[in-house]
Amino acid sequence: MTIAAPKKLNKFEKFKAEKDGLEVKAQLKHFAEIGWEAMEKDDLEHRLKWVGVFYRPVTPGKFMLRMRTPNGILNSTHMRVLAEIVQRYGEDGSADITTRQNIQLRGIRIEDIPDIFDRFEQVGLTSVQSGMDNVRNITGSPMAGIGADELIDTRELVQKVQDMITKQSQGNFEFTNLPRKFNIAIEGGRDNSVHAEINDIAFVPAYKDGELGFNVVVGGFFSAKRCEAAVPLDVWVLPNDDVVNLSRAILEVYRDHGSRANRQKSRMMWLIDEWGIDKFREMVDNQFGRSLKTAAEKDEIDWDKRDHIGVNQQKQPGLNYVGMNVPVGRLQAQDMFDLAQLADVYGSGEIRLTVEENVIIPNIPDSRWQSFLAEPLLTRFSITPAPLTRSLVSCTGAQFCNFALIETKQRALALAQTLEAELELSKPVRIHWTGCPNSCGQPQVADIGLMGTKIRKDGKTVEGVDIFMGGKVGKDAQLGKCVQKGIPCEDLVPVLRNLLIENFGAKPKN
Ligand code: SRM
Ligand code: SF4
Repeated sequence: MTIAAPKKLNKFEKFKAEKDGLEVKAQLKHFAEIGWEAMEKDDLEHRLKWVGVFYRPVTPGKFMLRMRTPNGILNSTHMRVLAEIVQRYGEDGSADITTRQNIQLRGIRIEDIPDIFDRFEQVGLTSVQSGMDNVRNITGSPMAGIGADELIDTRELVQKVQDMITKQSQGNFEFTNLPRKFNIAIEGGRDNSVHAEINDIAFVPAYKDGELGFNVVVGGFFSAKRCEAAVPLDVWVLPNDDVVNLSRAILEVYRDHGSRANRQKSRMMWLIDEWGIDKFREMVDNQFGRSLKTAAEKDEIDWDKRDHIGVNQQKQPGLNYVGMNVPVGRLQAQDMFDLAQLADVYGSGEIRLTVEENVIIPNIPDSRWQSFLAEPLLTRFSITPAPLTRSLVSCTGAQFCNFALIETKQRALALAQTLEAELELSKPVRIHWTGCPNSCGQPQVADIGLMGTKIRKDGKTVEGVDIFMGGKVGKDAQLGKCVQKGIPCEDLVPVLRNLLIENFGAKPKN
């Protein structure tokens, strides 16, 4: 591996050069013995993230554990193992479905990590390389293999790309020292369910010379300073190992040539800017080892994005999938046990997660879905949620995240419910909350995006938001823009009420 010698290393590069983050994998038993307070600072605050363990300064001693759920797919055994883990932490334990079709556990103690990782290995779960300068959970169509209209089943491809990057979950030093984080998505349907445009690499279905494959877009990202939609790489690949090999080639080019000087300018788009897309493509082509085909003229993304909530027929006759709304993605241990139970009793044991922070239970026979809908969990995780709760997405926010400028999840839910009580809405409006400009809650893809900020009001510093609008998803996706700055959260109800009335056809209830 040849990492370009940077002119000046930023402080993250220095600690990575001293010791690769993945090396903590071999030290977890030792950390469990000495306890987190005795750990070396960089190991505690940074390197643990290479195995998915996140020190939370907001709740010291109670860690977050970020999994990898390729294509967002788990089974009931996995879900029970995850539920048992959070259950042992009582009120401190909970889980969140994330905006990358993934799950994170909370309240974890470092002394339990070796035991937890043993359990993961037994059932085929992993959290490796899920944080910091690694490739994040790889997203794929939530309908993969079951959607009546799907073009390409993304499940195996997503798994293969993850296996290449993580060496079958063992951890892979080849890709643990990227210049920055990295996102990959593989879309198999017509509705851009993965938000292709906001990934460093995205594969989108496209026909070339009558054959079905993928066009490839690159460089999409959000950061506090800059947000960019992905640009076409002018490459088309077949839906086979070429997807894995092309992902590898792009990662190698980025790893070896991406800037390691200024961390604010290290995402792959900055390299594409520096070289221009033609040189970037040429470098990828060389790394791939054989000439890549040019892109198909058009891709097949021609539908609006679906949210999959409700009962839907699968392509397999007689089977259905049910999409349930998990308000702002928050799960308690009992919810997780219940989901596992429902998946076993009514479906095939499979549970899927979506980038909207919701759950899908597939493979429910025609004869069973009506009794499924009568289950008590459905009163909380509804298939007919109110129109704002339905599409609500929120990042973690101040409850657990030290970057947060505001509390998000509780506030998002409370505000949606207040507005739903006041307004008649004929269709869902997608509201996304994010606690700071890092944009984990993707406000730029929302109908209304709310980004946390601190503002002065009456001589005091209060929690506020900048408002984004115009985010379009699905066909012709485009990023929303900031339209209003610095609204105090306490004044938000009338502001949002007006926006909903003026722009989304909402009507006051009385
Ligand atoms: Fe994120 C950092 C949570 C999706 C952009 N993100 C963080 C950290 C790790 C910061 C920290 O250490 O506290 C947050 C952990 C908080 C916690 O305790 O949960 C965090 N990000 C999340 C999650 C959990 C939000 C959610 O509620 O769903 C998402 C986890 C996804 C996953 O399963 O891996 C999450 N983060 C995103 C996304 C959305 C996406 O991928 O579609 C983005 C924007 C897209 C992108 O990355 O281009 C995103 N997160 C960031 C950034 C800004 C990156 C940059 O280039 O500057 C940071 C800060 C950083 O990396 O320096 C960040
Ligand atoms: Fe934390 Fe900010 Fe990301 Fe929200 S957007 S999870 S507050 S880093």
